[in-house]
Amino acid sequence: SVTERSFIAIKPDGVARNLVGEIIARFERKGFVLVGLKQIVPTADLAKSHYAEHAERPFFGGLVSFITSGPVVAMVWEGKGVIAAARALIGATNPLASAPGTIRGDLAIDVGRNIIHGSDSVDSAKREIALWFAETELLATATPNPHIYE
Ligand code: DAT
Ligand code: MG
Repeated sequence: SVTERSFIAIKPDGVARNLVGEIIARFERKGFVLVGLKQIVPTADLAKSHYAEHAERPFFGGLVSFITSGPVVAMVWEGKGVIAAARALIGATNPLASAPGTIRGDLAIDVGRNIIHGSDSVDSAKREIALWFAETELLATATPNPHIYE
């Protein structure tokens, strides 16, 4: 449905490389609607909760220190199929395995510097949006644009 929402975050490497506009433009051009946006340096608690599913992985410590190392642009994007479509726009976890045309495929090299996060399921999206945003920081559901939706 057009009310689907995904949590998308530009990581500190993407911000430091001045890729915020480039990345936001790709979501805008697709037709998705930005309903939440803020720039924050995440606390270690927030980073650990966000990546809780990876807590036992060997890269967890490095991942948490990296994601807390500078400003992150946290966003909520809305639209039909946005969770899966955002993952397709983003590309594979390893940028060298991401197809050209995807954000990671075009703009990144190392898995630990892959510039962007996107929710991987409806449940993850709900959990991550609630973790990063207060309800009052999010817009109401947008009226579907008839130039985009039939
Ligand atoms: P994704 O961000 O594509 O959802 P993920 O959830 O499997 O990927 O992992 C979360 C992040 O952790 C990923 O964006 C980068 C880092 N990461 C994943 N696998 C890694 C690995 N083998 N070595 C180093 N960092 C890794
Ligand atoms: Mg993931």
